[in-house]
Parts: sequence; structure tokens; C-alpha cells
Amino acid sequence: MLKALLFDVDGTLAETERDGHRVAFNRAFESLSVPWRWSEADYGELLKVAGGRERLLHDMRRQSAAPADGAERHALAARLHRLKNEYYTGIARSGALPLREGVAELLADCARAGLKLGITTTTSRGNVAALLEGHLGAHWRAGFAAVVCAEEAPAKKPDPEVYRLALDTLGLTAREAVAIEDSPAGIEAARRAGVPVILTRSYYFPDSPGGGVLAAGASLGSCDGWQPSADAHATRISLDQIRRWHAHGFRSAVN
Ligand code: XBP
Ligand code: MG
Repeated sequence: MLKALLFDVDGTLAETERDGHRVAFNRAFESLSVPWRWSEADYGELLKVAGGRERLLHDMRRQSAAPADGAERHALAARLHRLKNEYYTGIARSGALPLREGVAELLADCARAGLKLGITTTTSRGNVAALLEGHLGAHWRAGFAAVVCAEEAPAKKPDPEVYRLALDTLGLTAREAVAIEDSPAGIEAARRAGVPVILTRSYYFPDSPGGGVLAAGASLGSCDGWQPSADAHATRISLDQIRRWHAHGFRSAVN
């Protein structure tokens, strides 16, 4: 029986990457007079590396202006990442990163039904708080029975640590939860923890593979184009719809 929904953050709760993290990284580069910038297209490629600091270190390998010394490179990445998060939280608090369509309604379905909610993300607690305080109010944390972020799960997706910790916190088995994810790394992390996935494709991951997930679609805010199909009479993906996919999943894809 379904007992919890576990939400990824970046790309799933909100489209935070292009106009949030990417812009904040570029501001951090500028502030520290680092001579490179990340275009929208560059950033799409770089998102194959989960974790902002890990992404910086990965990119520095191709930047001729990056420090050659390993320790200096790590120190610069750490400084840039801290600064990026300061800029990012400012952007998130400004309200520039709205929740994706259907997210607020699905969270409300869960609250009404008493279904547990969790956050399972590669980003930091501060970034999640900055995003969710604006959308869900100062007491947003009380609505989530588990909030697992980079601080608790330093091994980034596709490592399953973040999902395993969330299940431990909730005291649930993997099959009692459903992960809502947008990226291939996120899907893999959930699946390695045994948690069935609903895939909501995002700006940077429009082609995330839908094989092996309970359901895949473009938006929780619409019933169009979902595989398997969603209730044609509904206007959005509801908790009831997710319960149906979950129940059906154990008779087909997940088994
Ligand atoms: C997405 C990520 C993160 C963000 C940046 O996390 O991979 O690295 O791009 O955040 P998720 P940080 O989809 O799991 O929410 O700089 O804090 O890593
Ligand atoms: Mg994501």
C-alpha cells in the first residue's frame, strides 16, 4: 500500500536549474573574477554531473584558467559553490522560481489524505528552505515527515543513499513509497533503493527514459500524454491517480 510520496527538488518541484542555479553560478564566477560563464546549453551538458560542487570540479578539468594544483582547485570550487548558494537562495526567495504545475495541488491531496511526504534531493537544506518557504510558508518543514538533502546524503544521485535515508526516517519499505523525479540520475537513485518512480520530464531532461518507471509524463499539471495514460476526465495528476499507477505497477513494470 502506498504510504509516502518522495519528491525530488530541482527540476521536479520547480524548474530551478536554468534561471536559478545556472544564473547563480555565473554570478559567483563574476564575483570572484573567474573568466568563464555557463550558457544554457553548456549547463544542460554539465547537469549530467549531479551536485553543484562536483559539477564545478568536473568543468574545471576543461577550463584552461582553472588552477592546476588539485588543492587550489578544490578550494576554489568550494568558494564558488558557497557563493553560488548565496545567490541562489536570493533568487529563490525573490519568487522567481515557481512550483511546477500540479505540484501544490498534489501536495495538498497528500496532506488531506494523511499521506506522508518526503524531500529527497542532491541540493542543500538551505536551498530547499529558500525555495519552499516562499511557496509553502514559513512552516513548510512541518508538512514533510522526512527531508533528506546533501548534508545527510553526501553521495549524490545516482547513488541511492538519499532514498535509503528517507525510507529509514519514515520507517517504510521501498514499495510503500513512490519517488517523483525528473532526471536519469534521480530515477536511477530511486530504483537502486527499490523505490518505484513517477517521472515528470523537465526543461533539461525532456528525454529522460521512461522504461521501468510507474508512469512518465511532461507535467503533474496535465493528464495529457502520460504513459500509461492518466484519467482522461481529470485535469491534473492526483494522489488517486498515483495510487492507481502504484497498485498497477506491482502487477506489471515494477515486478
Ligand atoms: C539537482 C542537482 C543539484 C543542483 C544544484 O538536484 O544535481 O546539484 O543542480 O544544487 P535534485 P547544489 O534534482 O536531486 O534536487 O549546487 O546544491 O548541488
Ligand atoms: Mg531533479
